[in-house]
Amino acid sequence: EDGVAAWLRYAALPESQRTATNSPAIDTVIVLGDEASDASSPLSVAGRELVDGISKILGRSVSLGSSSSQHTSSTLVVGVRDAFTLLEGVPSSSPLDHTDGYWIDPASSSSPSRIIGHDARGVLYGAFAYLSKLAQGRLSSEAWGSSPRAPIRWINQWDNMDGTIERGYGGRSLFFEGGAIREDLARVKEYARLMASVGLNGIVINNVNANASLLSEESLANGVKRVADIMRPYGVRIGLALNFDAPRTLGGLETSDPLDENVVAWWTEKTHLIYKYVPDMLGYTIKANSEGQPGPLSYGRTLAEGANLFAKPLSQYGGFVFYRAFVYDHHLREDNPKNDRANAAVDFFAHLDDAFDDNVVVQVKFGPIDFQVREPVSPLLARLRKTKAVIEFMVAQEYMGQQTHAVYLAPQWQEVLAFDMRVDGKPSLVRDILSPSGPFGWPTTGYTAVVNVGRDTTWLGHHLAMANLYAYGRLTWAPESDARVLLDEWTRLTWSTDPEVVETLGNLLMDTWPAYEGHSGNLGIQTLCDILYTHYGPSPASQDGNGWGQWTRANAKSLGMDRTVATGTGFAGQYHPEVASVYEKIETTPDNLLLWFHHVPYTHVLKSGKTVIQHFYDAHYEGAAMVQTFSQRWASLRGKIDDARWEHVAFKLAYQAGHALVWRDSVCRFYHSLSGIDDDKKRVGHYAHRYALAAPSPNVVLDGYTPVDARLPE
Ligand code: BDP
Repeated sequence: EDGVAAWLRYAALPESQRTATNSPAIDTVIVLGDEASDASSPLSVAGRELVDGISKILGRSVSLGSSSSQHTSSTLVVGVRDAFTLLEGVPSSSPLDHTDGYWIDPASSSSPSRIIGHDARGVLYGAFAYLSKLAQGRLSSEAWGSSPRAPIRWINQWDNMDGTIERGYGGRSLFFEGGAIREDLARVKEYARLMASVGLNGIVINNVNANASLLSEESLANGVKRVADIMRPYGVRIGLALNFDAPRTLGGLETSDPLDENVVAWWTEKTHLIYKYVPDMLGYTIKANSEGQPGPLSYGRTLAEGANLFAKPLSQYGGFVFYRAFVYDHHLREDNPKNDRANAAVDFFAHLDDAFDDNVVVQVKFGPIDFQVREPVSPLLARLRKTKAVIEFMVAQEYMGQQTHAVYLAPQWQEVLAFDMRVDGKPSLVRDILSPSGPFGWPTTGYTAVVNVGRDTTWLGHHLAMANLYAYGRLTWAPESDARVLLDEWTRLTWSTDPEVVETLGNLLMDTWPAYEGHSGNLGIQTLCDILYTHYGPSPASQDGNGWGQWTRANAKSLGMDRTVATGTGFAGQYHPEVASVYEKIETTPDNLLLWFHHVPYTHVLKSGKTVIQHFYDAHYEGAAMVQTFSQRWASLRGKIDDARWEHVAFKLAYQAGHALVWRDSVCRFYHSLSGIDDDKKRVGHYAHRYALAAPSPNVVLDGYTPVDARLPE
């Protein structure tokens, strides 16, 4: 196996795991309604997927029946709720009352099985839910249903038109090559299928650092339209990232000022053109005044004036502007103790709450900086009330080992989503804020994530990274889900239903984020990778002394950012009072965010009783030691899963084991020499068991190494 089928392999369910209830004797799938025969309708996709899936999982022949076929206990009847004459057995208030919802009623001995959708997309989601349970051997005779908590369940791809992907680690773009949309879009269709199977319904196909030439009529007519047409049957709509400066660079205007009437006319006309080719375009994502990109502030206009420029022409088509809150100056001056990049989002956006048009949605990264291994939740998510927001996660592991490391991120997202922002002193979990039924009642809210799959058969560059995409999709649908439960589902579908595989891989992957945090940046100091560009590998020295504002303010005696209101940058005060007061004081700040909020001596004693510096040493050794166990645990799965994927992962885990040691030693050595404080356990700087593998040159003096003859026997 090469990974392309991901969690939709539909592997045959082992005989030993089949029971009368989990493998019903379906031989015919009947799709109700006229649209069923229209290949571009989610209804017909659902029908085909069910026939294919059931026959592969149960190894029996299944066919598509016509609507006049007889309904028996071996038929599965599928359709939108209005297509059923009787909705017998469906509770009076059910997920079927909500957009995208479904209800599934597995067969009894006398009646057919049913998959009922609120709408055509709901039917497709129901079909995938049914197949997922069937493939896991977990279908029961009990009826169940579900509908999503949030309407916006999106992906951002950072694909460039030349075929590269910014921060992409899974090969070249599925969408672009050589400045245009690719001829062969077969993988785009597979991507839409994977997305639909976990409930995702939208995708922005190009980089937020956008190339304006995507908007030429040629590119829209012959490229963008084809992508939209291929993804639509899977209930996936597309959006585009726009370059704010396109009126100047593409349109030849003198300015891109959002209040200039020629600029307004240019975007209005562009919007008409875009909708001519993609009438159900979801809308636009805008990155402006960020990392050197121009934006409304460049013209002395507000961010709201910038966003509304796009919102107006979009409103007649029901489209949205996703305006990114990632606005900050990357030439920040470090010598001013009040300067803090973390403050930027609230500083730039909170006072504009009344100024955005109705169809603007502010897109907020989950933490105030940038997808670090540990960050507090962005306070902006609780500071907009009238203006809607979506949260932005990152499935691509930009700061988390870039898919050379296995790091399961859902536990981090789960913590973010369960965080209580205490808006007006009332319970306000992030996952509730991101739902229409939440405290702000935003009708259009939800999720997006930077995913960056590529043409590799692994999609993301590492088979195990696909657990993140799976869990992300499932969390957008049901954000209260448990990361481990989602992981086990993914394992059964992707690897094997063998309980030993599920247990071993589940335990392994649950250890990955804590291990990565252990050997990278601890106590909220941030990831400590190279900050200037690559964002890969340890580089604690690169954190300070640059304009990017991801500072640690480490010196010989102390470290951490003082973000308190009393003596620091004031960031802690951006939260609602109950949360702000927790972070304002060292005593109440949780250890894992101590250095995010406070500047303390290396000798400061944590709640755990350890000093900060000893915690660094211990966490790094423990984290790296944990990573050493991964290969061995993976080895125990040899033969229980296919060899090709086993070997691919084994190779990656061996690399990860080595790189974890590089991380450990580089971070520990850095703080050891900066602080001059020795490790209680005499590991850092004391390398009794190190061996030199090559004869040193006469100019090198080995200190603390034992030379050995490392030549291989003849
Ligand atoms: C940073 C990435 C950069 C992106 C930027 C963004 O390093 O490549 O362009 O985020 O989100 O994390 O716009």
